[in-house]
Amino acid sequence: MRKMAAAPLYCVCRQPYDVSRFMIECDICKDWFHGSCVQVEEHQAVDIDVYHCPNCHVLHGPSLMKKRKNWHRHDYTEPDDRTRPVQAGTSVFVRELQARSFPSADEILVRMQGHQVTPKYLEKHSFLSPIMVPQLDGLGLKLPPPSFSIEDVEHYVGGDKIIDVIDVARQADSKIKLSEFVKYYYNPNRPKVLNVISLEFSDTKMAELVEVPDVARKMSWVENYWPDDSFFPKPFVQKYCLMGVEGSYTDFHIDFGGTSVWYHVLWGEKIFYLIKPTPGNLALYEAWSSSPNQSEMFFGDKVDKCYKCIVRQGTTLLIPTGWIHAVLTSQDCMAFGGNFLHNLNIGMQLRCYEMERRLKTPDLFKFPYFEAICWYVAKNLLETLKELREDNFQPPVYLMEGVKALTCALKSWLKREVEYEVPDHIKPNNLIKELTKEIRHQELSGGGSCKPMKSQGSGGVWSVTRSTAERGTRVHRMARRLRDHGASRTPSNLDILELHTREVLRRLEVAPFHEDTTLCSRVNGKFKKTSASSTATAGRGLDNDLRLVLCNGLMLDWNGHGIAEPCVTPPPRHVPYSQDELRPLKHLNKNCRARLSQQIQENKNFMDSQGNSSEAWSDNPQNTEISLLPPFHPSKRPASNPPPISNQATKGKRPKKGMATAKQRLGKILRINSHGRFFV
Ligand SMILES: O=C(O)CCC(=O)C(=O)O
Ligand SMILES: [Fe+2]
Ligand SMILES: [Zn+2]
Ligand SMILES: [Zn+2]
Repeated sequence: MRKMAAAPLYCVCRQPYDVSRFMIECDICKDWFHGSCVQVEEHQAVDIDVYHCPNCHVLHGPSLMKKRKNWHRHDYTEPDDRTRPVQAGTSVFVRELQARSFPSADEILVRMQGHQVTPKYLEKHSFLSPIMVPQLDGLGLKLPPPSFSIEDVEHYVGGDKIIDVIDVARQADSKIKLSEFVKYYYNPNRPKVLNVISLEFSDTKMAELVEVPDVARKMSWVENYWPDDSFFPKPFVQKYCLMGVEGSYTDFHIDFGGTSVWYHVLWGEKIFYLIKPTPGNLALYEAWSSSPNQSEMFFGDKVDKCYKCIVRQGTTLLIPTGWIHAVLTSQDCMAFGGNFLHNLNIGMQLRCYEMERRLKTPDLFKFPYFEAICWYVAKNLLETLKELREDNFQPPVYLMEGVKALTCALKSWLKREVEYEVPDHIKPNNLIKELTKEIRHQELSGGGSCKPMKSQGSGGVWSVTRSTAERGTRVHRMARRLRDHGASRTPSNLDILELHTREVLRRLEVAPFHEDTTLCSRVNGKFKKTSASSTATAGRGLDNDLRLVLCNGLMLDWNGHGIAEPCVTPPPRHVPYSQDELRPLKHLNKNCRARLSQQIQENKNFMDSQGNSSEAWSDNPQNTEISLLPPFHPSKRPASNPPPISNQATKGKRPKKGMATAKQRLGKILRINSHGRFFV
């Protein structure tokens, strides 16, 4: 047996490299140090120009800090020559945003009292506009009192919990101990603007203090359809605690998987900028999201109407599927929120999910096991449709439209050459066949021979239970309660919208778009996985990643101009690529080359902005194609620390909130690549 070489040791603690821990390199001795061992937080490292470790400090004095040269760029060391545009999140941006006027959300908001917001109401009236509930009563939302403080959060969640925090002026994400955030919060001279929006606390003591609004719980796919006996834990997206200081800004995004979301402001204030998910707006959003200079363009300016919605203390806001929104924290604020998928806008949810896939959104920002839950839902809805048919009841239009969209999506996922998530006990082709049969039956009967189905309220379609036996009784009980309700068969606009979206996108998109295989893969044993790429080799990652950059960055440009010629036609996915196969890059048209080098530059900037020198990895001009490789040093690690060990039990289950910027998507590429090189 070959003897393993001893792993190199680092830091004052002389430990081997641990990918989950943030490290910083000493510019004198060149050793690497854990941030936690030398009291440097990840978000602080970017402010250090020349780092001196505790040992070198003695002889060489303290570290040298970067000098601020501007207030409007993510990189505050760029010279302030006033030629470069203002970037989102900077203090100049926030000041300008506050001074602008917008159409009032009163034009689109539905104001309701808590007890009125029920599944039944939404089923009847649809859930297409944001709902504002000024008072807590009747929502079933339980919260700590408004005196609940940031310190109290620390008490219930634990100061050692590692949380994601956004450095707003850089729109960059890093990890920090909750206790450090609390210290920062109470510092009268906060050195920067930090925003916490991804603290999901279902597994902490704080969970007991919060009950989500009835309507969200009753409609939630996860609550209703995620099987109790699933090998995997339920996705945790129900309970987020948001803690942001005044001046925090989260740029335009759609919540992951097209989830609907509720927010309650416990104290302080947030301002939401809301944009309707019309097909045109969604197409514009997709183009903007894939633009490399997205942060320099205020998306609100690209659309017809961007509504301003002030959410004051004690107010709850419910945002439906697909609404594009940005959020300004206008006063120090604690808010609670939660996300849920549901039956009312299935088509739109799927459209948002497909958009995330096209945008190569990292898994960390996506709804966990979105496709798996769609299979679970499909199986349940099939039973519902069957039983309604047997009882001679006509399903509501929204449900039939949803089932059609779902069936279409499931079919397309099966056809795809990439991995897919089908829970073990589901026979996908069978399920699709049966769903198609039910849809056809509905279309043929035109609903004519059936009784229209009554809106079902809280015992309704979304709460069909998990076991078939139980489901039977539940549906029958429900059917007996049904009364004529006039669920008409007016044709839905979903297909028309879908066509329109495709058309708009087609007009924008010229370069062929190819899904990447490996990035979509999820490591789990429970789901069936079919993947042409399941035998991926370490070297192979490079090729895929490169291809992805091309697809991601080059798909569209913001001005609506696609790239004039197809850039690279990737070889078939199942063939591992060799270096030679990358040669087509040499024949890229000028636009493509320029764009590629722009992407590479973005990549480098990103590495640099994360405190990782990019020099080591792409200076050789002959290596343009392979310059996406990270350097061979442990600390030249990707964008942000992978989840800490303490989070491993739930890894992948708690999407980070907010949007993945183009840079974060590139960060993901680097992460995958680095795993390919180092850890596979
Ligand atoms: O409060 C914020 O900054 C962002 C809120 C939001 O939209 C989200 O968490 O998805
Ligand atoms: Fe959001
Ligand atoms: Zn250490
Ligand atoms: Zn040193």
